[in-house]
Amino acid sequence: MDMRIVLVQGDITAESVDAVVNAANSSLLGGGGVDGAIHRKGGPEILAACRDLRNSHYGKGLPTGRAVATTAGRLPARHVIHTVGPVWSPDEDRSELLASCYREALRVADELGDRTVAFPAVSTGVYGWPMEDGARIAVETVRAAATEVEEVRFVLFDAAAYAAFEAALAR
Ligand code: AR6
Repeated sequence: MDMRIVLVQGDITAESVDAVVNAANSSLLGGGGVDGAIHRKGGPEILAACRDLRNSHYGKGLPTGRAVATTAGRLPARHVIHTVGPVWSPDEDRSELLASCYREALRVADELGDRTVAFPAVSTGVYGWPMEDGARIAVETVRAAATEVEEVRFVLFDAAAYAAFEAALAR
């Protein structure tokens, strides 16, 4: 089935979807940006599930480019899929790691049977990735993904991010 790609400007924690993707860090124990908003609005159940993951599978943390799911707590979603984006580097090309975040999140969504997935612009905040390039990688990667996901919703915080994704989609 063809995947629909939808752009929304706003707060990702308000999206009613099967899965909300979190731009987490490898500790899985919370932070600022999208991560902070998801834990604040989703409540302590998400953090408890993240702690369990740390104690079971990810004692050393979730590696960059990987994804793992938890409950969505009080968010209007079934799951939160946590992924760890790469920190932007001016002297090393980490694009493949950023692409991997989108691919892995969709793979986890497929495992769970989630058909609608909301993504933030991973790595483009605290991690410093330039928005135009982050948007290009996001769009190219989900377009090329072999997945059962029917709708990918990119939820962009501000007008500049929205415009960058619009431009990437038009290419
Ligand atoms: N909804 C949608 N987009 C948002 C929201 C929101 N509620 N809040 C911020 N953004 P960031 P990163 C945008 O920093 O760069 C955390 O501390 C934001 O404008 O959330 O991957 C983690 O714990 C930006 O465009 O994630 C990690 O330590 C994009 O979402 C680190 O930040 C991503 O910004 C991860 O950094």
